[in-house]
Amino acid sequence: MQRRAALALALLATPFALQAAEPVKIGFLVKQAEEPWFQDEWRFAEQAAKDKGFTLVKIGIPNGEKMMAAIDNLAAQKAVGFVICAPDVKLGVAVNRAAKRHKLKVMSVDDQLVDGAGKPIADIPHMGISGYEIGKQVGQGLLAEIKARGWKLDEVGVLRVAFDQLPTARDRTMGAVDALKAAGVPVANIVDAPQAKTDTESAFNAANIAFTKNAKFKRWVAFGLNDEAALGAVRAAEGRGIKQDAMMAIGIGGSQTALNEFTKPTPTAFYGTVLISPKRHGYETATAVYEWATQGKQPPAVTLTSGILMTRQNQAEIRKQMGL
Ligand code: FCA
Repeated sequence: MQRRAALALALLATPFALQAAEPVKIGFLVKQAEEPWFQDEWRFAEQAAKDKGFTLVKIGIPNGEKMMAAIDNLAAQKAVGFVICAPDVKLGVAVNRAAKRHKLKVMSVDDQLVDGAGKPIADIPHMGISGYEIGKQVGQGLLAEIKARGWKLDEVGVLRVAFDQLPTARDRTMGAVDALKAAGVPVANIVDAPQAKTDTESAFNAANIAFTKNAKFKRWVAFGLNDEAALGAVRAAEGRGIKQDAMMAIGIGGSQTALNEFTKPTPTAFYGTVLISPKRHGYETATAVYEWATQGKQPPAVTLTSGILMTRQNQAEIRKQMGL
């Protein structure tokens, strides 16, 4: 009898006990879950969840509809906030509204959300890369190698794989263009190849068209917003017989896409990448949202991270330095 009473008491107490023990949930929503960069961000966000003791809910949001459903889903799961890299930065107002409606804290990562007029949404804290500066590093890396190879600046075609609807993508690629122009590359040598999406296949298609239209250049340098964009250009060039002795590309990222190229036995035209930090972007944003929701600690409005040029030669050393 006594045992029964104890059991009944325990059962009564259970819902409360469960509630108290239920871990805090933080969402991490990314536009391209299959991309190695986002896989890395998720991995480091998981690390933060483990260290701080919250549960991470990872959802891929390839389009606006899936994004809205994911936010509703987080609310239904009683999450307290989320980090987001949206499939289109112009969805900013919708994200903000949904978050407010559900009383969820929201912070953007990589791609800063904008309003209808294209202005960043001030009340959504953001962590991104310093796109223009990193783009300049890409341009300078290419210039150093152009010089090392003894190429003449006016004979080199410059392929900018462009995704100008995304401000950080434009900043990155224009940083590279400006560095090349400042060193004396003629404006007429700069060829834009607009890609429809930010993956390798779209970059490949865009680069192919650009190479066909500009067959007069026998030597090329190429870049885009990420490693996938640079890689698409490299593969398109290879398809036309332009190999690493006549072409070089520098990406931005430094995740598996770049590492796969570096570990190929024969060097490809994927010369290097500016390594950025998925550790900072994943770990710090997830932690910031957690601390904001549970301790009221407001994250800084904007945090911009830096990068470092990495090539086949120094990749192991540089990655180690960056804690990867
Ligand atoms: C954007 C790009 C990604 C990655 C990230 C830091 O979201 O699409 O590939 O470069 O910024």
